[in-house]
Amino acid sequence: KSHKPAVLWFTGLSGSGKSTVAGCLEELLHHNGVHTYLLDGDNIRHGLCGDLGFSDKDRVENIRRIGEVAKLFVDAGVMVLTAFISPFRADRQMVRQLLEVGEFIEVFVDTPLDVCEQRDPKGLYKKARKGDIPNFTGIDSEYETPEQAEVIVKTAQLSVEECAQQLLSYLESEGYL
Ligand code: GGZ
Repeated sequence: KSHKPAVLWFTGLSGSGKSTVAGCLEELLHHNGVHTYLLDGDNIRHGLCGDLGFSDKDRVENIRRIGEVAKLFVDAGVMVLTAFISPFRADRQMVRQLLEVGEFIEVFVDTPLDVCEQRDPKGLYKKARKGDIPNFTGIDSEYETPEQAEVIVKTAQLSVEECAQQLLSYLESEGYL
């Protein structure tokens, strides 16, 4: 079964559910016979971007490199899912411009800060509040809310499976699958 390759660019706060929803969507796509690749902190921040930290400058470079890699995968016909905070509007816009029209699907994982902070799966918000992690997104580093996201998923209101299904339905209705 053929599909139109694109990048599903998940953006949202730490703990918003980007990787979890992307992972669930990946499974649904596999069931539909779609070849996918998930780019996230585990396979990017330790390798390709292992030299980068969390200053504004390093985040810009992180997103630029991820955008370029995502483009290569799309050129190879793969459906790419990326799960990075990508806090700056200009950087997300830069990746959008890098790709052809319709190849960049911005997915805003719109989970309120207080919910992310309550979840705090890795205890990072607690550390950031104590001042142990400087430049933490949502605490003392900015997150610029998307203004033109193709899809908005609300993990505080829907289950992971429902959010993934919402995205699958988007891909079907927009002719990607
Ligand atoms: C934000 C940080 C920071 C700071 C370490 N600010 O919940 P996590 O742990 O697994 O996801 C966060 C991840 C963010 O990396 P990204 O590559 O997605 O960021 S960006 O797109 O802004 O370049 C968090 C952890 O790294 N982390 N320090 N200061 N998140």
